[in-house]
Amino acid sequence: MTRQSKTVITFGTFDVFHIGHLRLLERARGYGDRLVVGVSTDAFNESKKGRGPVFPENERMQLVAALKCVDEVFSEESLEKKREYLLRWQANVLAMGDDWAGRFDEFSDICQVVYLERTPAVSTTAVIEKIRT
Ligand code: C2G
Repeated sequence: MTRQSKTVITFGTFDVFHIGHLRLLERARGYGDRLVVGVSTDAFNESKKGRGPVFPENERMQLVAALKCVDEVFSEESLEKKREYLLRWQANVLAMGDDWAGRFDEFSDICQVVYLERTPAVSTTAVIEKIRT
């Protein structure tokens, strides 16, 4: 009897990739045996954060796809499509940083929803500010 594979899915922009992103992805991967990552398109990031990303979506996807803990990447176009994405990838677990705590509980009818502690003191915005000064 082969053990059913367990797919974990997560989403993000992963702009100016930093240790907080990596730690989130590695911990998410630990909830199953396949990690699928929805990388926000430039347009979605604009609507989500009110600014375009520093790096374009193709580069952000390539960086995430290159990680040992990541098995698949795809373009995340909107929050409204999240249920569609969860079903398309047959996700067993949705893992997000806890800055999203509670925001995706509505999907607990089709997958386990877990919120992982954010890595303190690092964010893309802070990195940009550090470079600026
Ligand atoms: N993260 C973290 N620690 C940080 C910064 C980010 O754990 N210091 C996590 C976030 O909680 C998120 C993931 O890393 O789970 C990606 O962060 P962002 O690229 O900022 O993604 P976000 O804008 O939260 O997009 O559909 C949901 C959105 O696409 C999530």
